[in-house]
Amino acid sequence: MSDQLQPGKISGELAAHGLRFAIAVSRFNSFITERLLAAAVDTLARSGAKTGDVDVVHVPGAFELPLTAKKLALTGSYDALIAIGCVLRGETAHYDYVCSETSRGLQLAQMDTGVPVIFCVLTCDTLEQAIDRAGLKGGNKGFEAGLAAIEMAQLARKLKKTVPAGPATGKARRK
Ligand code: INI
Repeated sequence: MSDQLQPGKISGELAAHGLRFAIAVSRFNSFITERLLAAAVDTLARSGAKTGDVDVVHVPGAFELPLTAKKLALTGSYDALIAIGCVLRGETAHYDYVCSETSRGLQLAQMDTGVPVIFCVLTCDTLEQAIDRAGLKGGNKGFEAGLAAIEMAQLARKLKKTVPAGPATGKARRK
């Protein structure tokens, strides 16, 4: 990097106060998803979120997360969303369909609405792998999701102040 040029830095700080979050969580494999949920809520709370700042919506399975996330985003009430699920490989191709449509749908939900959607869906071959990521050897992915939600919520608020001038110039202008 050049010695002279000091790039402007835009970052989202890890402070949750004043932000609103919704968490969509699947009941399928709830032994795992409830542990992810507890860690995500704990992370938001320890970062400054208060009662009333966080809503939790339960859905049947991971496949139902994308529509729920999109509907939550469209309410305009939330700075960031977290989608929590756990898909375990079985004997058929069902796993592949659920994984691909859930990840694709969640990405579409955030791209369509502009509201950050944090992907906290475990996709594991075994139950042991899932347990490791829900509070054991691999930490707890709900904790990471909580941090990512706060950072992206802060970042989204900052980036809202910069609106694109249009494809002709490719330049952004400040509001
Ligand atoms: N849903 C999950 O969240 N995890 C799974 O492991 C799973 N498996 O393996 O079948 C699963 N299936 C249900 C699916 O998400 C939908 O709820 C269902 O197909 C109804 O649309």
